[in-house]
Amino acid sequence: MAEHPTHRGRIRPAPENFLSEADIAAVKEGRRDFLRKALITASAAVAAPGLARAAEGDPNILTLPPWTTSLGQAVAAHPYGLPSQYEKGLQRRESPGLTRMPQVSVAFTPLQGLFGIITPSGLHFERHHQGWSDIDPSRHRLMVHGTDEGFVKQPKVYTMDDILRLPPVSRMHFIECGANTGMEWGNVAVPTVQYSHGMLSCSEFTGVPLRLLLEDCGVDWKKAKYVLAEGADGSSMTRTIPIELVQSDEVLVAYGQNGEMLRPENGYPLRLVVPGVQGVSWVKWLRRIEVGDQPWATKDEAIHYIDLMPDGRHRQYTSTQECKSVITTPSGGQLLLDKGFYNISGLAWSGRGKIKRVDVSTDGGVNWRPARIEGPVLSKCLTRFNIDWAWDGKPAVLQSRAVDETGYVQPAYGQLRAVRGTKSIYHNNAIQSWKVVESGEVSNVQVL
Ligand SMILES: Nc1nc2c(c(=O)[nH]1)N[C@H]1C(S)=C(S)[C@@H](COP(=O)(O)O)O[C@H]1N2
Ligand SMILES: [Mo]
Repeated sequence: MAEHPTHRGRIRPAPENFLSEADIAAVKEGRRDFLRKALITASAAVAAPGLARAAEGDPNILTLPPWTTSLGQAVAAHPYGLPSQYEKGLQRRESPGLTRMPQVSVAFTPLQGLFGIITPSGLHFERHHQGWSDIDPSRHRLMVHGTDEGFVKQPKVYTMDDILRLPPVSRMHFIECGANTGMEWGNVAVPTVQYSHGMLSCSEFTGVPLRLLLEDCGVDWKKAKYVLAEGADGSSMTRTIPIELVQSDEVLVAYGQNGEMLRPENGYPLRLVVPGVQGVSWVKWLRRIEVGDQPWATKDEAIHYIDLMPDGRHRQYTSTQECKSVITTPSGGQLLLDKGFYNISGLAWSGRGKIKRVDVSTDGGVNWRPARIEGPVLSKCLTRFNIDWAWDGKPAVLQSRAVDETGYVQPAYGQLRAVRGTKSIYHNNAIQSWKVVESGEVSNVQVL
């Protein structure tokens, strides 16, 4: 795998404490008092507002930087705001060599650099089976109909204007591709959390419950057992959704993502949101909903997204994403600059509801401590956890283990493989381990 230098993320205690390469070299050469000095300088800057450390020369001399002594930029210099130029390393990335065509590929979310639970829309992972298009919303249509006449009284074709008139709801949910962490089934395959867990994002979605549209078409709830969702891209993406999920009001026909319209890569102008269910069912560029009474066994559910079990049989229609968690920092490819205090931070989620608890181990699963769960804790949504850690400079193995409100406990690799074998691609929710060695380097390892 080609190396991405920007993946060597440092541990970033706070945004104002970013270290230059020279600073890191100083620490590595053993000038270990560097961090302490930097902190003293930082607190001096806080004590005397407006003063900051000189960029060059004697670090103890404080001078006024140009941003204090000059006029800043005009408002609306960027009519649509952009991240700081110093944040360029934080990007969605494709795993080199994973697929032959960039249209039929994945770009992973840089989980190692994110805070809280919401994924900025520009960093939401992307998975396309046939590329993406920026669809003209005035030409987009959603058809709702039945397999035969009995299922809905009045089949309808909706324009975007029709859908935007209906009463909306907004809900925060994670979306995880069923293939997330799939490369790790057999052994360690990728260096960073971006590639091991980055087919995972979380947004506030706004849209209309699918139940409302079905009722508008006069659905017969007694006959309806399943719906089929179809996308408008060339992949003929079609998935069967059980009607109970629709009746529970959780399935949304969504147009909004984090307060604005969906991004084209994520299904603009319309996508299905199926909370707790694997990403493939969240059909993008949604153009058709069919109501029927049996699963359709489409290519995306009969031969793809199936699990090869140890007895040689295939499991189909696995849809719920089981409880899972991962430490996002410190994580693979990062470097601990010195002994001492670190905040271990990570994400936990469950397709079955809320996260109840997350335990963290720093010794490869021998001892566990409960992490602090940060609010809000929402159903089928990412949950942030944090825990204090004083690194003594010795080798360590960091792990997190989540428990959801059903009492389900995230399994170790040994436990998962005892049931599922090693031949799967999808639905790997095993405990992730990050090994820390004396030099401070963090890497991906597997602990059974
Ligand atoms: N129409 C359509 N919908 C689709 C796909 C697709 O290729 N075409 N990919 C699916 C898969 S496999 C996943 S994991 C999610 C990814 O959503 P995202 O690209 O918004 O992250 O969309 C799903 N919906
Ligand atoms: Mo997926």
